[in-house]
Amino acid sequence: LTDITEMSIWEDAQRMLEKARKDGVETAWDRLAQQTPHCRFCELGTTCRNCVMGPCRISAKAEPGGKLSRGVCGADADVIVARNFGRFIAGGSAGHSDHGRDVIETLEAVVEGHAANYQIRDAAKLTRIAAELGIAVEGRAIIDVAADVVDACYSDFGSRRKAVNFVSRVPAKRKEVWDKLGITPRGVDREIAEMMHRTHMGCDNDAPNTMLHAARCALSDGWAGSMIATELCDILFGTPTPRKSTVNLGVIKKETVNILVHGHNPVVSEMILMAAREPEMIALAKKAGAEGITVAGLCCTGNELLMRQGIPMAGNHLMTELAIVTGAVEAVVVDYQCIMPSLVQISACYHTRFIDTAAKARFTGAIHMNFTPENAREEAHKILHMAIEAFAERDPGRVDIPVEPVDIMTGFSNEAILEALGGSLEPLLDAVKAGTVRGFAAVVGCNNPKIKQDSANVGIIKELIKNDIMVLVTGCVTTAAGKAGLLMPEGAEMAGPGLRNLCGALGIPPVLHMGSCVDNARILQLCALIANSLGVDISDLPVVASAPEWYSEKAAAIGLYAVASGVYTHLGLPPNILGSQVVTDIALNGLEDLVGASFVVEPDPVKAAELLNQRVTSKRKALGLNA
Ligand code: NFS
Ligand code: SF4
Repeated sequence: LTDITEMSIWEDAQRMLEKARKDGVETAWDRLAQQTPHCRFCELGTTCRNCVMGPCRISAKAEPGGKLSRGVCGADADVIVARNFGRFIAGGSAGHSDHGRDVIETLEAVVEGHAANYQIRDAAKLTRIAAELGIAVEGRAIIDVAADVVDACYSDFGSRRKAVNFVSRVPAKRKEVWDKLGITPRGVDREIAEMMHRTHMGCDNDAPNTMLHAARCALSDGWAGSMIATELCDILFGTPTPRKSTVNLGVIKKETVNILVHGHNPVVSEMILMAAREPEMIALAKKAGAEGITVAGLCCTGNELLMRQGIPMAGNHLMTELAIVTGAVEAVVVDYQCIMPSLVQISACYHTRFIDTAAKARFTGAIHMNFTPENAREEAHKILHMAIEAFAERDPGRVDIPVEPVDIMTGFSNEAILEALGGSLEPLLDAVKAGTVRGFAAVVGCNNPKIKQDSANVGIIKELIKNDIMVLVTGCVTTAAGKAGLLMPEGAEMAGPGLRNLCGALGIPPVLHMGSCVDNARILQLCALIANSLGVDISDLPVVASAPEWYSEKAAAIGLYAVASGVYTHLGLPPNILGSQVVTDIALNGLEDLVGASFVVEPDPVKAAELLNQRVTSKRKALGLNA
């Protein structure tokens, strides 16, 4: 992999890859080349390091019962692959859910009165959620209601419930499926801890059984950890409404102090933005010779601020290194998840301050600021000062901002969608029944340097909308869709006739941005709303999902909770499970019988879109609709 035009479809990426070479900066693509070929055993999932009788590896060529067919303890490839996959899912669920817990802690700090800079911005949503959770709201002070919501959310993490709260949102038929299989999620921490237990040597030595618990663990992420993160962030920072913004490296401005927020939890990035908008800070930036301050987003915390505050989006996962290579970034402020440790080294090649903010996610060589709900504002101010100071050190001779930004529309929360439809889903359901919109596809997830950046993300979306399938995006796919012009109403020109007309009538894009990766919970909820209003299961809907360029444990957890919730899900590359026929069969086929949906793996975006399209068609037919 040495040809830059094969690394990314984007001009901004390609230009920065060239500059990186010139500037002597190593990127993920360079390191991927060094790591290739990867360890074959690990790729197949047939290595085990769960105890020190090992590590063990199962040869792909081993005959059943033959040499190297079992680890020292006797575990075979199926057991080892299932255990590894189970832990992979537990890791992803833990990431989203611990993020959710941090948001609960912030709301708790507001309730207890020691987080002066945070507040309940959407009291109506708080009341609505409280009522959903069975908390009395009538005649009570909002802060008391919030206290009870905090308690209810914390209890979703524990061991004392039979089901997490938001299972109340799940269609009855789906609940029956889960109950029958014993996979109704009970508590986030419980399912994760149980997965660690099951995968200890000598516990769950039946691959299908481990896979079922993996599903339960993922469901606790989707219907609790992530859902709590989304709902409480809306309460704290406002429920997103449609707004305009811009995307690509062109949002980084030559004339301004540029701060990139990266990571996932808006509890940090909202404060940075708030500080950056203060007149005193802007005045300070001007005194330093800048025209102002730009706060731009990377990855999911960027999505959070884009959805709620309309900040511009600098890039997705594989743009994070390249954004710094512009030479015009004064500070990168990170919290946790998906932050390549290489950013510390790249920042050091320029004048960029790399600042970490979470005690649980520190980066050797970074400036550490210990952000808490209590001190957030002061810390944000200090960071702004650092960035403004850094501006003086910027070397204009090393600045290259390669492109002009592209316009996007964002802010499509379920609340916003319902409002745009006049308060009820009916108009949308009518469009689905008539076949104007044939179905929905959630295209989500990451970048992975193994795939030409955003080629599959954009390729699949374009094919889907051509077939009148409305696309919902979150996470790093958002940036890809935005750069391709798909997040603007004009993007509907690339859609099929039905979708094009509908978008024209409503003034919306054919691809709706619904938020960050935890906001996939919004899509789950939308599926449940649609299924409930039709009196069917989620698996009956013409709804599909795809993670074309996924890389992370979190993305795998999302994929699995989507499937376990009844959504057929495409992956652009397989997880490391192919060393077990049993596990692979369950993922690609067996789950269909168990939960009414399965995974499909297909690297080619056109072929993948066709598979998703066929699924939509078959679900439409089963509902008695025209194909
Ligand atoms: Ni999702 Fe967000 Fe991006 Fe992938 Fe990472 S930022 S939580 S995991 S890379 S979409
Ligand atoms: Fe080997 Fe079994 Fe130990 Fe894994 S648990 S390292 S397969 S002995």
